[in-house]
Amino acid sequence: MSASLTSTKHRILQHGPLLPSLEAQLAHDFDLHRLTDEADPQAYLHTHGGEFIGLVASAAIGVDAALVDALPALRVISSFGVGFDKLDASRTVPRGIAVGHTPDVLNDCVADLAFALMLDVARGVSAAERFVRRSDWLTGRAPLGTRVSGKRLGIVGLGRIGRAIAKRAVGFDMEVAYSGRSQVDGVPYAFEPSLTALAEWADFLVVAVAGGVATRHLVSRDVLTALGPKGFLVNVARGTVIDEAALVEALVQRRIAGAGLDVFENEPQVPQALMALDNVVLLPHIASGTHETRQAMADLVLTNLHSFFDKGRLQCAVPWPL
Ligand code: 8YV
Repeated sequence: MSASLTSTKHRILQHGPLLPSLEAQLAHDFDLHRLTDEADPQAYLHTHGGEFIGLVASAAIGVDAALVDALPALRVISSFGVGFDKLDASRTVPRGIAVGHTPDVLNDCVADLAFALMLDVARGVSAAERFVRRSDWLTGRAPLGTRVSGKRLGIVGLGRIGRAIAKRAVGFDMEVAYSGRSQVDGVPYAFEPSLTALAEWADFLVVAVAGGVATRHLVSRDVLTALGPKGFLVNVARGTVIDEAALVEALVQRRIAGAGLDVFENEPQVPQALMALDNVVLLPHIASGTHETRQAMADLVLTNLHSFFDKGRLQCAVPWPL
């Protein structure tokens, strides 16, 4: 970063762990303090909260109202991650606090993982791998899977990530349709305003919509029923988008064919009932978790901060819903 920036040394608070290389660069460019270093964060904030004009956080941990309230001089938040469902707009918007996030740079890796989950759950990749490790191959045959190529893919939310998933689906000769708040211009995929109708049509339903109150339990019991015993569900968005209790029930009772899940309602808690099922692939929220993408996200966290302090505006501001 430029020398002029280092001379400013704005006082920045770090909330939660970050990529080590990002922490090092932040500590170099700014007067950084890590809240996690404090034995009593509340007491620290009570005494020092007024010193910080910037806050670095992450989509995973978020920023709640109490933290924003404890930072009366706060002007900018730079969050690691695209999701902003855990950033409290009710506190930041009225105070005019600039909030940045890291969209786009993770689209490809999240879309890749959506496909990894789709192929895994349909073809039984993880289950078959467990079969080999158990030496079951010596005495038997792995069960047959379900074909993915040429099938119908329903995408819930055709945003940046949804479009990257659709692009990959074309290479698999899949028919693509999507649901969402409104029709997207300039795409060759069919828009289906009813999510239930989309689920009924789809062989694979992939959730790629933003989290938050507006989408909470969008994938309801009725949507799962519409997906049916031959349909697969994949979620690379947020656990809150799916009624998890209904999903567990549908999987246990085999009322849907299977699910590939990277996210859960109460992470890192995963419903115990799913652990023993072979029709589910369970991942620990790793969709953006590649060296390349996490570095690109870290770079954007820094760019957002520097852009705010140098030019008075973020490179990528959170688009709070109107
Ligand atoms: C992870 C994500 O949360 O970008 C997001 O919104 O959900 C992911 O990239 C990542 O761990 C960032 O905290």
